[in-house]
Amino acid sequence: MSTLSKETIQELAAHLESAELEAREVTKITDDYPDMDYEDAFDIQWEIRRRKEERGTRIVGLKMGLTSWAKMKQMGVEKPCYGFLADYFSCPEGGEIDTSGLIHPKVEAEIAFVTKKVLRGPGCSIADVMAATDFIVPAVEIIDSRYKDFKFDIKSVIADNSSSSRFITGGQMALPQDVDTTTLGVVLEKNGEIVETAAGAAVLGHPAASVAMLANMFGERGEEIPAGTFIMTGGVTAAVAVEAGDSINVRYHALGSISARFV
Ligand code: OOG
Ligand code: MG
Repeated sequence: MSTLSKETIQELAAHLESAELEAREVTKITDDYPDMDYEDAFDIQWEIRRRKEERGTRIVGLKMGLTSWAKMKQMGVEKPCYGFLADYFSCPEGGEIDTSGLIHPKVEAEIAFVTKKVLRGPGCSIADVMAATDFIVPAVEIIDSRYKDFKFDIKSVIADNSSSSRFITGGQMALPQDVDTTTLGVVLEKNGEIVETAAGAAVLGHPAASVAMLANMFGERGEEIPAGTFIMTGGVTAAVAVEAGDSINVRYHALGSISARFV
């Protein structure tokens, strides 16, 4: 059930997308549209995606968010969300990330899956995800909510493409049968100091459960996840604020590390 008109969905998508492109803070949209529902929120996100694709931007992956208790507690939102990844979000491993195009970036350590078969909900399970996984690869997400002070509720954040902004992949890939992602230890360092640690099970008990949930959420809209999709499963720890001058390094048990410098 949606409550907003098609025109309002389009206006809000344009509003949030320009805030993203211009790195400009806005107030959360539920302040002005308190009655908007989940379908409205996802309609706005899908409209932002459509706008980007229409201009020739490629969609290079998907992400789940708010899948660990650490993240839910940090943001005060106890429900997972998803978003899409645009081509220009992708940043090189070990490289520089330009903060001038960002508002108030935060770093998240994540475990990503790349699929080799289509995933379709409802009823998608961890086993379905494992059978459809080509490989698992470390990832770091740089989120950047367009909302003032990084404060939002679940509907506002979904409309804002779940704060998606930049991401990095690196380290070593692994076959799904060769790695237990639940005990995969992750160590997040900022400027040479350990700031967060966790294991993969922090993400919904099993990172593959996050991919299954994504397939099931897509299923609610009649969408499927195509084969060959890169999917980030959500931060395993709370997100860490960064600014120009900071460096981060994330180590993944037996899967190498990812680093970046913010300039
Ligand atoms: C929403 C996006 C969360 C994650 O990995 O949990 C997210 C936010 O916290 O701004 O990407
Ligand atoms: Mg994330």
